Amino acid sequence: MVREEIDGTRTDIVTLSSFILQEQRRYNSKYHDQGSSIIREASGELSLLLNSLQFAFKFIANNIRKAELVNLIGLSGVINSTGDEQKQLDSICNDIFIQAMKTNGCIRVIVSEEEEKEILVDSSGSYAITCDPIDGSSNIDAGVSVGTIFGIYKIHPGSNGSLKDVLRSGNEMVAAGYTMYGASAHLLLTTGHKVNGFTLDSNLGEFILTHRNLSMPHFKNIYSINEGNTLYWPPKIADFIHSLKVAPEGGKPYAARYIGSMVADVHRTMLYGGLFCYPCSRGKGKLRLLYECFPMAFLCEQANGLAVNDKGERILDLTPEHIHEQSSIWLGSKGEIQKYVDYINKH
Ligand code: FBP
Repeated sequence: MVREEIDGTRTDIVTLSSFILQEQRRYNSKYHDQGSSIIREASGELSLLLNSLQFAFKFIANNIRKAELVNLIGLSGVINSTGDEQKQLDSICNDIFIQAMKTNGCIRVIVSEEEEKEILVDSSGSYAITCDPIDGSSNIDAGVSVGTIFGIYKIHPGSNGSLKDVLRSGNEMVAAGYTMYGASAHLLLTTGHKVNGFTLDSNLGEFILTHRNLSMPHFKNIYSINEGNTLYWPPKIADFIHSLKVAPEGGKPYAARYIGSMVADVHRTMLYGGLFCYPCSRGKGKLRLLYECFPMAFLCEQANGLAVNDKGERILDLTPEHIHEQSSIWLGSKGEIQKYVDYINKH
């Protein structure tokens, strides 16, 4: 008799490595089944890239877990591309990520929050990657969950890797995700076919599939925003947020939940539903389009959610003019974000 469980550990587990290869095979069989004369076999390059990403996440998770013990806490003394004080872990995890991307042979262009300019890689790769190596790093010394966010583009045919391969709309991404380093490390990934979640089993050293085809509830009365900025918002936005605090007849007001680390606030929203938002303050957005808003919007839509900016425009339809461009963002359950869009269109 085959045991489905040994000492509480399921035996029918799917690792990220095998999931990636199954996705590649599913991609290939799709064309065979359609009897398509043009056989567009996947080259395996995206699978190789995703596997080198998972190595980077494990390496980063390990450094974050031991940070306090080996004095990796505190500032590095550098101010990064968007004026944030860089933490030691920002710089270390940035190096880990960039080295992993430079050595996998799949990447031509890297954009990182911690790098002023794009990095052009001398390789024969077909992809470009954008990343926030440690999102939420202002919380890291307090042991609050932080994460790595990434977005992947296929470079333009004939390109040797340039800015043009990343200054594109979010619709052109071929994959995106994040890994949240919290109680355990959680990776959410999409390649444009739904969203799947994996949990790192640090004993096995494997990411295990734990959330297959993740889908957000259509409505959920949870909102997540830094209300400390209320006086800097346009009145319409302040009024909308206020309206969430008014309990409907016989009902309850929305619950406020804000960690101050986008990955952690979005992860909760992806699992429970509700809305996460960072509107413009004094007319200026904070979160970066290429490596924060776009990947989160892609995941959110693939999980049946919606992602728009303050004006109600779809985040993925936007095109940045420079690599650290900032934007407002409202993302979460489709019904909740639609409520916001209807409100601003009506008022
Ligand atoms: P970085 O840490 O990568 O710069 O990210 C910005 C961020 O920390 C987000 O994770 C978070 O959602 C937001 O800023 C918090 O901003 P605030 O402290 O203004 O609420």
